[in-house]
Amino acid sequence: MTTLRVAMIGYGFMGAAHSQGWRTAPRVFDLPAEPDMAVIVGRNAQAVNEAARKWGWAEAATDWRDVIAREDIDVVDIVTPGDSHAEIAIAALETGKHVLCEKPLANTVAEAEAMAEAAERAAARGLRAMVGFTYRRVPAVTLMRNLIAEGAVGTVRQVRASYRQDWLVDPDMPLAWRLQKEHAGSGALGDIGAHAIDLAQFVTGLTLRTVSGVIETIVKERPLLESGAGLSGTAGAGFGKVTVDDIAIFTGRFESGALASFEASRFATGRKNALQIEVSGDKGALAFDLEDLNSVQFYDRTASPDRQGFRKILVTEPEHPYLSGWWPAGHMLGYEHGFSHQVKDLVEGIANGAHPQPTFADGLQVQQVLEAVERSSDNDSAWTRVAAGVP
Ligand code: 4PW
Repeated sequence: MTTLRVAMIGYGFMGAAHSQGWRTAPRVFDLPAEPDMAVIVGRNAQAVNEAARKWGWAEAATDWRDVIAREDIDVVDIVTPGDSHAEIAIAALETGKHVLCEKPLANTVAEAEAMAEAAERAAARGLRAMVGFTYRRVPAVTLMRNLIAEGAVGTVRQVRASYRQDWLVDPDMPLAWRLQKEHAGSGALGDIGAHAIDLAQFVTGLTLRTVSGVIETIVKERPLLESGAGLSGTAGAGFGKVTVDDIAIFTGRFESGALASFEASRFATGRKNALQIEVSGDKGALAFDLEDLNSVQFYDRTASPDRQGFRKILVTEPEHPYLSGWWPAGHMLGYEHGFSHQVKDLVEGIANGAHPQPTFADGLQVQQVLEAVERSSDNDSAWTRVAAGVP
């Protein structure tokens, strides 16, 4: 069997999640190629060596350019903050590597365009480039998409999508990289709103055409970060400016005419990781909540009136997407399993010649939606077309 030697660039929260995916996928699914966790890369030698040991990478390295230049690396997995995605991804594709890149694809539309162009050029050489909108691969979400594609809700008229967290309610939460525009590109909008946008389009198969929105920074200065990663940290001395949004609220219209409302917030008190989506059609409705991720709610409007009402489908059966590889019927999955499913789909795409979704072109389109929301907010929430450079 072919071996795919993987280099992962970055070792924070997403590094841990992706490592779990690379390690577990080949043990759960019959993959057409064998991923080999060859090398993990980070600037801090001690920390990256520790990460390699803890997560099972064969080697640790401190210079991503050296690693990308290596002939024995097949796949580059990018889990760094957004400010380095474009440079690493384009260099990796140009040196003949397949690429998996964390979301959002980039910090700007221009960077995302350059990445999508590089991916298109690389595709002609048989290379694959995929963006990590992992929640598509929660079995209940994939099931929701399949049911909608089969016509279970009829014509989609409305989508309600929100991703709400509360880790910034505390004004003492320090100024992590996610709160700095030069590193993260945007705040709640790009970090978690991007997931809501991707899911809304993924499950419905529809494309957003126009948006109208507002973004706001609630706490404008925060203590400087002393230590920490991910969604927590310890405050040091002094204060710095928050340069991204804390909350983004917007409406959208799909090209079909269907309407959508979106919320992305890090100030939703009590909501920890509440990615919720509800799709309403003329024949029924489907709803998903990440905080209850092993189920979808289904309302069948074609049932006789005395039987109507949302019912819960428990997504734990081998007939459901991705589940046949896991546990006996009736057993649940969690947050980390999406990362194994992502590896499965990427490896199958590489081995079988298909383009694993979402592609860099899909990532670029989400970036264009994010940019349109920002333009709308700057322009008194005017309706704004989704496309780079369109006034
Ligand atoms: O991609 C998102 C992150 O940046 C995640 O899915 C959740 O929100 C967890 O961390 C942030």
